[in-house]
Amino acid sequence: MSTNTPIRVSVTGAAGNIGYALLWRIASGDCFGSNQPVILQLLEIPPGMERLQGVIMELRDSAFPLVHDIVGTDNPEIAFNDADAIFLVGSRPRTKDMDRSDLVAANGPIFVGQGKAIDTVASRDVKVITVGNPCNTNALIASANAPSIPPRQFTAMTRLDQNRAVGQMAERAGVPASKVKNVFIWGNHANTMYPDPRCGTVDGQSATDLFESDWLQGDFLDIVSTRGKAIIMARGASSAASAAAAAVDHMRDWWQGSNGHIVSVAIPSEGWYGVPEGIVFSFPCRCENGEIIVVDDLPIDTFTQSKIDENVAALLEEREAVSELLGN
Ligand code: NAX
Repeated sequence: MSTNTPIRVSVTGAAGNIGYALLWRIASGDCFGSNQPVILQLLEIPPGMERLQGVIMELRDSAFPLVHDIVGTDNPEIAFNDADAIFLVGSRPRTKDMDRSDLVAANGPIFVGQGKAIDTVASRDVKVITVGNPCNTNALIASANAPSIPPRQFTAMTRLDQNRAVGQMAERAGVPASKVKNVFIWGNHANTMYPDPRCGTVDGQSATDLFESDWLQGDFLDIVSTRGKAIIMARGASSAASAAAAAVDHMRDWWQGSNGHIVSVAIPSEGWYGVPEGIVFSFPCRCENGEIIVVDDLPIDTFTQSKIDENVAALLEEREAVSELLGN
């Protein structure tokens, strides 16, 4: 997929914690390929502009051969102009005193204006990943406000949850993470999400044969689903470097392909597995030729169905809470 014409990559919240880890991975070629030059178009809000100038100084000081230009702005229409790929990171992270509804109320409106700007100025083929939380519903808001761009070009990130699941399995089995394949996430990037082990393999062996179901449905599920909170408690700040790594994995696979592996992408449902159309839901997917293809024929057992239902209910509730931001 690499060409020598630079692509335009937008990152919002570029002076934040995730941005600081993400930009260096994009600039070094980890996401779009080691031959693919990039023009970085970085968005911040006015109070973040001075920090953004510092980040841009450091990016220039890193002398990345693939970085052909860097634009820093507080205007979304400049940041998203002709963008080929957009990382929507900028928003307020959840703090210890906030619950999920506070987060929806604080961050939802950001994605109205950004969706409209994407609709107006981005490349018609743009690929959008939403990281800022609540990321599934923020992706829905952005997509609803960008009616001229097909909804399946708006995704949200559950790859960090997948990577957390992979990390737990690798640690328990005593193998490197690269040996764990095809574990994926259903649903919402929230503690209802479900890491499905049934297609998973560990060094070629079935994950459901290797691990006891008590662990898979007990500690494993608890650790993965509450990992974000555990990181906040331990670091005093939300996950940043691991979130950036997951955003790179998500966009890299979308851009360059997932080599036949199943990966987690939250994408507007087209009714797969009975999930209501429109809500942005994490499904098992393969990425090929720049497209995301939902693996829509996995058998669903009672436990998995109950987890899908729980996530559908949560996402319908979130959609209802932001209905006035959806432009209809
Ligand atoms: P930071 O507070 O460090 O950075 C956010 C940056 O966004 C700040 O520099 C701020 O000025 C900027 N910003 C705020 N509103 C903006 C807007 N309207 N336009 C452009 N920039 C804006 O947060 P950080 O740790 O980087 O986290 C960013 C977001 O990622 C949060 O919403 C956080 O909850 C979310 N996360 C999502 C994860 C996921 O798996 N989907 C995991 C990690 C993280 O929790």
